[in-house]
Amino acid sequence: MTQKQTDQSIELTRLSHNVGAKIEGLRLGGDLDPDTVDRIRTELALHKVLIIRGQQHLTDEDQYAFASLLGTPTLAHPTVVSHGRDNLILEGAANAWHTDVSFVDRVPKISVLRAVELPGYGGATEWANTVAAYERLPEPLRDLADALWAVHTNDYDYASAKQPEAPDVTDSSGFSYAEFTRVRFETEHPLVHVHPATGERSLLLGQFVSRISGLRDDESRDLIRLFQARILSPDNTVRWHWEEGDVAIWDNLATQHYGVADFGDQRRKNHRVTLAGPVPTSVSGQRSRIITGDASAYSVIDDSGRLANYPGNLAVA
Ligand SMILES: O=C(O)CCC(=O)C(=O)O
Ligand SMILES: [Fe+2]
Repeated sequence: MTQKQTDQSIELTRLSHNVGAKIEGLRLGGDLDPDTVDRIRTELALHKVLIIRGQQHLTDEDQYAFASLLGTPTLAHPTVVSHGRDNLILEGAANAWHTDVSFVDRVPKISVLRAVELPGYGGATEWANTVAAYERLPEPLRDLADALWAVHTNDYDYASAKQPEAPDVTDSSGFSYAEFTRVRFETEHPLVHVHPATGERSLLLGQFVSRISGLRDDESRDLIRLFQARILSPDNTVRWHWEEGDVAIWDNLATQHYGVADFGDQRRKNHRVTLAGPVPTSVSGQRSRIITGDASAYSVIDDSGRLANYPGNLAVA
């Protein structure tokens, strides 16, 4: 019944110069042949975000089986257990710029998100390329970024959740603050890490950052704002308006993303499978450091190295 894919059938169209491509003519599932899986890996390394159209046939199990061809799935979430064990069920929109689960030491390398229920209007997702943002920095800022470290935590400034009269509000993706923070994680990551698959340097920031190590609070905030503004430059982002059957795959070590909460009180539901990633490494070869929390039950560490056929690596190989 299943039909094997060859990568000849893939039709890829870039969505912008700096980030994103859409792919047609592919049928995702756990039975994709290794050449096609390799092609997906390579295109993901190049474009950072892939939108695969026409996947109406996928069940949660198929999505999980497909994702497993690209790596080792994590549990749905380190702390949120009420929204699925394998596929994370996201209702609403994650409307803050972030890299998924950057508060643990082992940052997931890839997320695979499937549109399950779409609103009649609104509800796009945006992505920003954190490699391109780094590469476009003027040299003095690159040098500064290379030397900085930042603390990421799940107990971040959670949408006014810390008001004493509302200790367990839910955020716009439907997670309760109490559950999200039931185990506290705090990790110190380099502001610039070396991407294990491509060797590219990438800025690692986003919603879960609480401070830059060694600086005063005001200095920390100013620098976070400066680098985050570079990442979020419209030239460096892409916005995707979901259609039924769309699956998005993003390189979580080279992007941030944002779910646009502009669909009023309509329902919007996505299912996500996340793949284990490495403990990030700084440009001088130092690895991220745990301050609080053990994420070993959430995810293995996937330290797999360079992509053999990544075009950007040809000069290095
Ligand atoms: O709501 C969205 O579009 C983004 C969801 C998200 O952040 C995620 O699936 O990791
Ligand atoms: Fe996310």
